[in-house]
This record gives sequence, C-alpha cells and structure tokens, in this order.
Amino acid sequence: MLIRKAPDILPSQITSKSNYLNRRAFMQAGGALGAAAIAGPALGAMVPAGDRAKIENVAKSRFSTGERANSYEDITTYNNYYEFGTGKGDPVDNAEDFEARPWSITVDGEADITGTFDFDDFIKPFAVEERIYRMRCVEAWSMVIPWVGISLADVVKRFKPNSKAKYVAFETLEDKQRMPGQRSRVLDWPYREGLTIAEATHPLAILAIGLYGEVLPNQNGAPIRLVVPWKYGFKGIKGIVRMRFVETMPQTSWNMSAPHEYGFYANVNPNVDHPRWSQARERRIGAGLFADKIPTRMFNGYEDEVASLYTGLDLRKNF
Ligand SMILES: Nc1nc2c(c(=O)[nH]1)N[C@H]1C(S)=C(S)[C@@H](COP(=O)(O)O)O[C@H]1N2
Ligand SMILES: [Mo]
Repeated sequence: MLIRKAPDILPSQITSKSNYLNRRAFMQAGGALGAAAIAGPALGAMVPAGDRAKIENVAKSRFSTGERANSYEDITTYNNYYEFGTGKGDPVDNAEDFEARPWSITVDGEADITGTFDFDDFIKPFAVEERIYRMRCVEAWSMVIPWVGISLADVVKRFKPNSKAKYVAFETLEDKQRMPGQRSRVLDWPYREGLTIAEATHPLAILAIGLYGEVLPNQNGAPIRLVVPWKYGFKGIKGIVRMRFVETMPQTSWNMSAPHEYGFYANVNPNVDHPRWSQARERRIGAGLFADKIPTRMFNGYEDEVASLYTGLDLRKNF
C-alpha cells in the first residue's frame, strides 16, 4: 500500500492491512479489550486518491448495535453530499481527487478556549472508538455504519463553553474550486448544522474520522463529520471547518431551504410524516430490491438513551 506520510508521523503509526487484520482477530479473540480507551490514532497520513489507510488503536464501544453493518461498497457509493453533486453516485465520482489535507478547524463563540487548530492537533487529545450505528436518512432509506469517531461531548467540554452557550453550530468547508457542487445554488453554502448543548454532550453523539477501521473516505465527509444517530442523516454535517458556541438557535441548511419540511431538531420519528411522504417505514440499503421496508423506530431505535433530552417538547411542532 502506497502512503505518503506527513513528516511528523512515525512509520510505526501506520499499519499495513495484514497487521491490522491480525490485530483485529486478536482483539476479537478477547485479549486486548479492556474498558480503558486508548492512545490517539494514526491520522497524519496523506492518503493518495483511491488508497485507504487504517486507523490504529480503535476501542470497541458498548453503544454499538449488533445489527449487520452495510458493506463498505454500499456505505461509500450511495451518498448524500451536495458539495459534490446531488446524485447518490456523484460524491464517490466527484470527490475522488479532493484533498482533505491540510485541514483546519476553527472553534469560536461563547467558550473559554477558542482558536484555529490543525485537524491532527484537534483530534489528538481524544480516545478513538468504533461506533456501529444505524443511520436513517429523511428520504426514508437507512444503513448500518461502523464509524470510527471521537466523543463530541469530550470535544465540547475541552473548549469550555461558557454559561451563554446554548447551542453548537457547525459549518462545512466552502470552496467552489474543490467542491464543484457548490457552483450550483441547490443550497445556501456553506452547509450549516447545529445541536443544543445537551444534544452535543450526549454520549451517543460523535465526530467521525473513519469507517470500517479506516480513514474517512472523501464522499463520507473527510476528514471529520458529525454523527447523531437518533436524528435524520442531514444533521450529520460533513467536512467540518468550524464549530461555534452560540446563545441562540443557529440556522441550518435544510431548514433554511425548506422550513416547512425540515426542522432544527430532525429527530427520527415514525409518527410525524414529512409533508410529502410517510416516515413510518424505511428501505435498508443493501437488503435487495425486493426486500420489504422495515418499520422506522422512534429516535431511530435510540429512544431509551435520548428521550429524556426532549421531555416537555412537542415533537410534532419541533420536528
Ligand atoms: N456538508 C454536507 N453534509 C451532509 C450532506 C451534504 O449534502 N453536505 N448530506 C447529509 C445527508 S442528507 C445525509 S443522509 C448524510 C449522508 O451521509 P453518508 O453519505 O456518509 O451516508 O450526510 C449529511 N451530511
Ligand atoms: Mo439525508
């Protein structure tokens, strides 16, 4: 495997595929899986287009579903990423040459610690885990994806939001040269998303930096994207360059585009239909053309974990 290395990365931090597979077999045999999480990942690698690099030291998580994960093929060829086109196959085709390095993330707003950080420095302090989550798109299809990620709660706490901070707002890179889909005005760029502080500090919310144990493919939001598994997929903003702590509810792209169809909360809810289609059932990608649709679950099956975030909130009004 050909990997160009950033100068500050030790060769030992990048494993070959066979090493990784051996390590996985070893871990699955039960040896190495203590409760404690693990040192940082090997992410300094610049990965040439079409190549794939492993992330080291990925701990398992008790939050993973036991459901069968979708194939790497499904997860990386059927995508929504309008910065690279609106067709499901556009992101894999049009993001092939995108370089997610160098990359920096600006943290600003109502927090004690703010600044602009290189991606590797940004993620370095945090434990890396595999989180196998269901993902339910608002378009009524779903997948099961083995993300590699860091806890968003850990990230938020590290920047010490002050008492005015009620929400976290996120933005995607805006660059018409590198993201050809932004030459079309299908959305108001940059792509924007947001969470309440309570949502952002819920243990299920992560920032994903990989999938299937490897560095995140461009079409899935390299180098870093949000994953909030109890919400519709559009909340999972990709290619994040800015994280801002704010006092009032931030504007979000799909809500700006069609406010009667897409709300700020966007919790998966089989009882509240989209104005143009039912949300009661979903098509599991990869299940086959003739497979039945499966029932959509409240909060995408994460009700026990997250329902308490919304006590007293009218979920029909706050869709
Ligand atoms: N920046 C950005 N983030 C985005 C989108 C997008 O168009 N642009 N699409 C969203 C939608 S609608 C979904 S369903 C998920 C899809 O994630 P996946 O392609 O990794 O499955 O990404 C979300 N994040
Ligand atoms: Mo979506």
